[in-house]
Amino acid sequence: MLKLFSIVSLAAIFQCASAAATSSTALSGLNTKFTAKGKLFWASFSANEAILESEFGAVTPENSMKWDATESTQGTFTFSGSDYLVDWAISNSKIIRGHTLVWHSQLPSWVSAITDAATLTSVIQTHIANVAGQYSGKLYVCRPLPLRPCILTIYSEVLNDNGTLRSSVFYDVLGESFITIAFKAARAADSTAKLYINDYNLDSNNTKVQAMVALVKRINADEQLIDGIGTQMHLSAGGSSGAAAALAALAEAGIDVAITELDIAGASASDYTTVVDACLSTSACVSITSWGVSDANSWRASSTPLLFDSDYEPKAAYTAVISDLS
Ligand code: 9MR
Repeated sequence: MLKLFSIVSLAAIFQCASAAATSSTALSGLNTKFTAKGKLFWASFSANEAILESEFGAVTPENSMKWDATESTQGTFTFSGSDYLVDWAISNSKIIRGHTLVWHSQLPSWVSAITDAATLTSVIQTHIANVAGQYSGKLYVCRPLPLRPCILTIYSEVLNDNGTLRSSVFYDVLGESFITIAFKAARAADSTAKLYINDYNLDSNNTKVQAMVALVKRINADEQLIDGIGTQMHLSAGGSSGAAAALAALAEAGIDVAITELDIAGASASDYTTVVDACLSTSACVSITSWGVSDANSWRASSTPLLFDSDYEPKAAYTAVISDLS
């Protein structure tokens, strides 16, 4: 049952720290109910194979596809964690949401130290060619859907809350062109994956949401390089109230929108159903990804933000979402 957890590299793949018991409460098929409403998938990551199989339609690597995990030394690529995840997904008929090729965080210091534009361009292109290239053949066959089923987050967190571009080695050395460079490299490496830009605090129709829409329109002006916008939705309690307005505003960019890292402090049932209803009522909203299954392994565990408690039992929020989708 817990085969995944017995794999040595599992912690690096699914980032779970403790053994997971199979829930004793009946599960209801969250992904099945969500996709019955016309959506593509509800994803997550977990060491609990039983819950992933029954409740989720896609998996995402919490950390194992990031730059520090895949190319900590320049030119030396490590795919042990991400390979395991991709292989597991394919053999279990799950869609894969790749995460994340370029991000200012979890970035090796050898990249941060680059000051020359030509060098940094080449380093971004080489990184993406290798990581996206590693999965390009596998990703698009992972599920025989008519939609392009496999998804890569190319760039995470490019914006400040005031809508300006964030200072990072990428922006400081290359200006806004780093985004186009990254997306073109990903498209060249994998022509069938959907390519996403992803950010946080896109939780209401705020300045940052407007800046994201404007940014995507600028980048996509000549050709569609960005296929989707991910709003992470790491919400505080009560923070769901702006979700519908945020999704509607992001949809103005004319591409897919996805909720990519959902967790909600306190996990109130009404916050969760408000977010689900926001996605259901926005046709551009194609998927939801929960940023973990169990509170035990959440990056913000003390705020108990997920649908399953630390014993992997479904919480009231889970039951409410199921009933909302039924
Ligand atoms: O959940 C991830 C955690 O295990 C890492 O320690 C952390 C490092 O910054 O990154 C967490 O995931 C982040 C995601 O990749 C991007 N959006 C914010 C998430 C929470 O920090």
